[in-house]
Amino acid sequence: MSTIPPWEWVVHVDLDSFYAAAEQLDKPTLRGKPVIVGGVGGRGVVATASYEARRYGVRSAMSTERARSLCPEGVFLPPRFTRYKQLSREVMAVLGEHARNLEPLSMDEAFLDLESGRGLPAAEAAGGDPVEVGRSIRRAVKERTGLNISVGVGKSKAVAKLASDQAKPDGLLVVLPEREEAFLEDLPVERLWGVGPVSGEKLTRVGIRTVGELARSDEAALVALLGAAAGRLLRQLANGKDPRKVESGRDTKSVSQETTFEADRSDRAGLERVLGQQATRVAERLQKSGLAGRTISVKLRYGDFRNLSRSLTFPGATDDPAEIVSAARRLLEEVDLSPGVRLLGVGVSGLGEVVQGVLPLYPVLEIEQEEESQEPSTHLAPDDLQQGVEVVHEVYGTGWVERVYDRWVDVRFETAESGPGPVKSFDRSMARFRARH
Ligand code: DCP
Ligand code: MG
Repeated sequence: MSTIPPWEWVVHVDLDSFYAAAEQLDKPTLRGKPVIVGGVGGRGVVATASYEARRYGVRSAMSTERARSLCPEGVFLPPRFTRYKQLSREVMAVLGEHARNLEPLSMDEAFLDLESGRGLPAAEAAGGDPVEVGRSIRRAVKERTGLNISVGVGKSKAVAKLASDQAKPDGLLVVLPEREEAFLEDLPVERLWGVGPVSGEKLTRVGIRTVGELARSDEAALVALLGAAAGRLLRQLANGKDPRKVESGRDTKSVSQETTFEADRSDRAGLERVLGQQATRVAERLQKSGLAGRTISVKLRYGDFRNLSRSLTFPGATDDPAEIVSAARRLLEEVDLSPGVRLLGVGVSGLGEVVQGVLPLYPVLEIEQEEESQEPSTHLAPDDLQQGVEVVHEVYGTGWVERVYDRWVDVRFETAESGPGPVKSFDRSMARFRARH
């Protein structure tokens, strides 16, 4: 039995090497192997690497070219956002059973306010004990998705986030208030949530390397170095004082604007103008409410009521009309308007307050696509058979493209449920495969 007081805790969870773990889940042959997910083309960037690949020094945001030279035996795969989104939804559902107040930061990461879990069966079964809740979340995520999630618990968001980072991979760490100072003391200052590479470097230049040193530094000097908002906030965080509450953003999830046309339209220039006006209005509304968002989406309904949405996630939150307009335009560029558009709209989600001077967490853009309507399954063209793509064969069932060379394609027939499976080679131009997702 633990003697830790229940309920008043902040929990931070983060899936381990998310995209790579999802690939290893669906492709059992890759389990235990170095897997790198990202842009596989000439100028591609690594989105993430499995822990096996990290041993070779491969990291997020590194060029794929460099990753290939560090880890030639690695398996390089393009991302499958639709699948990651589906897994993310399952994980968020588990989290929602442990707390009502849940703040997702990205597809694989969230804060939970344990207090808000009172009355929920899973949280009550754990008695609100942070160790038991952490175990319960980890067990349920593993059972329901097959993924490993690391959990950190503390009295504040900053400490909870540092704790989950420290617990990685596949761990749980609860930082008790009396152990907080010792826990923070020697951590490198870049690990603190909100310290990006630039602030990190500035701090190092003035001799502040650890969170402990930051905590004892002179506030006026820090403000001069990093600006008022960031300087004060970071010093507070280093002292274990985090004013930020877990905010589910339940009240406002997104700000959007849409228009239904009287007759279907396919005039690109005209639709672009409409989109520009909508995006500007959305930006104005964000600014009025003091909000900013990371994800810009364009939504479309064709004359035959097929829906389509495209979204793009920025490294940091924005409320800038020019940025929102240009992102929306970029998304529309890739959309076929010829069937005739009945409804067009722009939305901004992933909302939060703008924190000035604090650098974005992710240096890389994620582009996601979602086709909402069910399209009849058709055969994949030879060019669609790229490495990592999931395919279904009439006779052999579900598998994934392991290798493409000359006229040939090697498909490994296995799924998360089947365990490791055999590989078969096909002539690309003759093979008949359907897409899985
Ligand atoms: N991601 C990305 N580009 C980055 C960083 C991350 O596309 N520069 C994507 C891929 C990651 C996912 O976001 O799988 C989650 O990011 P994390 O920072 O949580 O990294 P991982 O989950 O991959 O690894 P871990 O959390 O174990 O360190
Ligand atoms: Mg993660």
